[in-house]
Amino acid sequence: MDFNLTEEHLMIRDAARDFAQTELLPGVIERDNAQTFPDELVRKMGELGFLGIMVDPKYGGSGMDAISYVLIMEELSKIDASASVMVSVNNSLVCYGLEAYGNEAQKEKYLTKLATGECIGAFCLSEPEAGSDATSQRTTAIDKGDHYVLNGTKNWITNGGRAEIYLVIAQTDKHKGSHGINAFIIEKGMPGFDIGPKEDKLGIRGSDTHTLQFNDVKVPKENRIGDDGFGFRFAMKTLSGGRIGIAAQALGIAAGAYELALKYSKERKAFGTEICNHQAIAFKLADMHTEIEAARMLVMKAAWDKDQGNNYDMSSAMAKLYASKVAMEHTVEAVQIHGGNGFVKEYHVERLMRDAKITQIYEGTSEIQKIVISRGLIKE
Ligand code: COS
Repeated sequence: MDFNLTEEHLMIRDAARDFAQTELLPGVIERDNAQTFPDELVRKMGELGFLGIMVDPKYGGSGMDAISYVLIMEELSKIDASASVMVSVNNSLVCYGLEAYGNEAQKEKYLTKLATGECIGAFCLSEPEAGSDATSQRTTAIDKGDHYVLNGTKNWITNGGRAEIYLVIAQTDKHKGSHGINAFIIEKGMPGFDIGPKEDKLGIRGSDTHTLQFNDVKVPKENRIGDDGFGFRFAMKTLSGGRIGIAAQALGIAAGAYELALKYSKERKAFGTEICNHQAIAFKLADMHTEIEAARMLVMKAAWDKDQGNNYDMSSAMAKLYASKVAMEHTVEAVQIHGGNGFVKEYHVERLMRDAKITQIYEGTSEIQKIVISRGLIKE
């Protein structure tokens, strides 16, 4: 067992760290306030290869492994989780979904644009009445021979307004349950496809989240991914990889808050000494460091499983469950260590605390991760 990163991995991590410090840090507070993220920064992430990290270079990707992906995700998330969620969704839900399960024509038409960052994608599974209970899809896709007709509503869609390409899950045959579900590639601008207003959120406010409406949207049959009825398994398989990305995001949020708290505790004085010399603070730092390192091990293990071709349903669920818990708990501690300053935007930790919460909710709540883990244990 080798815990060292390779030279290449270290270079990739440093490149992501450098980009986060020089490009993402300036303006991160303003973007959070204004709920915006400039196209220019998305373009730069594309140029650096961050939007198609694991995609084969023949489709414009960077051809890197999942370890590289989580290293990049951690570094971006330390500074700006709104940027990293775009990276995570585009890489592990959209690009991976198309590369692993799309046909050659779909990859040529869509994957290259997505992997280079020419456009970005969105993954549309959640509905007003089907979030955790993903088999209860109300969006319908009726088979009309050479095309399907889609009707329904999707909620809380990350990149909902910015995306150009949407992978949409819908029910084709209700009687077949999860085997009657399909996944489709939908393009922005298709008649009947409407994008609702941007949600006003607690965290990751730079990332745009929308409700999407499908009213008699005509989708050519060649836009279905995989065989008829493959959509639910497509969503589950894709989300397993997505959870590695979100676990790495949670890890980065926790590590970013910890680094700020450690630095602050070495500068801020109280009772005649730097506050890190008080055991009340020192023990918080010890707990934070230990649990963040444990989360990093789980994230790395899940990424390693993916790189080895092992099943990673359980390891990704464990990584997300634990890293998101660590992110939530330790961003709260980072605010506490900062005292009154922690409550003020310019110290960054309050934003990280707000950003942490979503990692326990999206791409499967913590409760869903426990279902996946416990079912896996019982099956073993
Ligand atoms: N890989 C392949 N197939 C899978 C799978 C996986 N990871 N998970 C489930 N399946 C298959 C099952 O094997 C089953 O197939 P069979 O009927 O042939 O046995 C089918 O899919 C249905 O699975 P299951 O019976 O386990 O479905 P449930 O309704 O019990 O739901 C959970 C399973 C809860 C795990 C699923 O609904 C889920 O992950 N929900 C959360 C969704 C989510 O993450 N939402 C967030 C949206 S993205 S922000």
